[in-house]
Amino acid sequence: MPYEVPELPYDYAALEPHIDEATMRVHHDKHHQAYVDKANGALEGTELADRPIADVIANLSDVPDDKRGPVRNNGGGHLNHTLFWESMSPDGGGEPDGALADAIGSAFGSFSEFQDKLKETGVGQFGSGWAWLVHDGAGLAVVGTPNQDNPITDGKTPLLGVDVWEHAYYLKYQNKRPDYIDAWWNTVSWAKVAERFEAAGG
Ligand code: MN3
Repeated sequence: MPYEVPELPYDYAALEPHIDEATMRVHHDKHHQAYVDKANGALEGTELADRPIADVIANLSDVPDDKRGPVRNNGGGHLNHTLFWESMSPDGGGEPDGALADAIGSAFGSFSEFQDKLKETGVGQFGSGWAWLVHDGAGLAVVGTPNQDNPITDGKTPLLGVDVWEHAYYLKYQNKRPDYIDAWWNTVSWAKVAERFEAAGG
């Protein structure tokens, strides 16, 4: 089965005023669709076409040489955006609790130090990319990736990622990437992040 862009789990305008409706429409309907179409084109006719996208991106060395670049970029784009939509919610924001809060505290010192580190990583990402909270097997860490790379390729489990491509924020925030990240925190679904944390072994 070819990949498909998943429906948003909320309305396009549901994340206003933090993420505007116009950005959500073009980001989900145009950008994500383009990654899906190109990933499907690259994988068509290969035995990888039926594998879940996370498996493909976790095992890029299995992808034939001539398709690896397009699959890394566009399959990565599909995976990253699928994670991204699910990580946000109109009921988002605030702080995590329970085991996830404890793990963030022990890895970063405090929730606000974690926020500073993720923001600094996103703001400092030259050009396009993502900043991530990951589980690296031993505990939590913050990493940045360029373009549409995903930490899963390096064996790390992504728990939360913020898209710092200009298409994610330029309509509303223009060049003010730090302001976009500040606003984006208000959308984070800590329930979803906690679910991924638990699945990764807590
Ligand atoms: Mn994007």
